[in-house]
Formats: sequence, C-alpha cells, structure tokens
Amino acid sequence: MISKKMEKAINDQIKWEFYSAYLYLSMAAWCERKGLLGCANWMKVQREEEIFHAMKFYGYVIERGGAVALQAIDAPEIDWKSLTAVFEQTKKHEQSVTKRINDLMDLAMKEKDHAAVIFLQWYVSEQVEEEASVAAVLDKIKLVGEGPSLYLLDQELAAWVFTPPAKGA
Ligand code: OFO
Repeated sequence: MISKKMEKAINDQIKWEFYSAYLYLSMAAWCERKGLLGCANWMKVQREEEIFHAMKFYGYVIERGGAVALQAIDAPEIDWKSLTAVFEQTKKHEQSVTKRINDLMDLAMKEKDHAAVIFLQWYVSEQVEEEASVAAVLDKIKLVGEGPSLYLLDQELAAWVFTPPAKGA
C-alpha cells in the first residue's frame, strides 16, 4: 500500500509530467509558426514521452492501491524570442524535473518504501537521457547558429521518433 504522502507527491508529479507535455506542445506550435517543422517534430516526440511518464506514474499509483487525483494544468508560455531560447528553457525544465524525481526518491528512501525506490530508479535513468538529449540539440543549435544552416539541423530533427520503452523497462 502506498503512503498518503507518497500518493500526494506522485499525484503532483503526474500533473508536472502533463504540464511538461503541454509546454513541449506549445513549443512545437511555436516552431511550426516559424517553419521549423523538424524542431516541431522533436517537441511533439518530447510531448509523447511526457505523456508516457505521466501514465507510468498513474499505473503505479493504481497498482499500489492508491487514488489518482488529477489536477488542473497551468497554461504554458506561447512565445519565445528565439529557437535557442526555446531549447535553453527545455534544458532548464528538464533539470527541474530531475530535481523533482530526486526529491521523490529521497521521500521513498525516507519512508523505506522499497517498491517506490525500485520504481523511481527508471525515472532517475530516464532523466539522465532527457537532459543529455536536449543538451545535444542545444549544442548543435549553438554550433550552426540560427541562420540558413539551421535548415539541415531541422531536417535531422524531423527524423526523431518516439519509441516507447520495452514492457517491464
Ligand atoms: Fe518527464 O521528463 Fe521531461 O519533463
């Protein structure tokens, strides 16, 4: 059985994952407005990942006999001054998610909730990937600049696809 405190913390995180999905969808829309369809695709793939993260938490709460309590999702921003600003914010956002996951892990350890510790390990590793993935794109944007060379990078990001982890991962 999940503790009330852990149930609340995970419900808060479900909201945060859905907010992440909302934020990335808003960024995708901004990219589409600017004609950066590859970057928009990358953001849409991120959005799918966030929904996956939220639903994995959802499944866990149910499995542990808890109650999922969905919360209102804040509206994300809709405008950025440049593509670099979009990806800078994405990087910062992922760093904040990592902190939240670490806080959840701290709570699980404090409560000696071994099942939660094992479950959360997946998110700890996932955040390493999430941060590395956005950092790699940001580095490339800085390398090519926001001029005509961005066209090739945009094409590269058009090939990005969402691959759900294998069951049990
Ligand atoms: Fe769910 O990891 Fe990104 O936000």
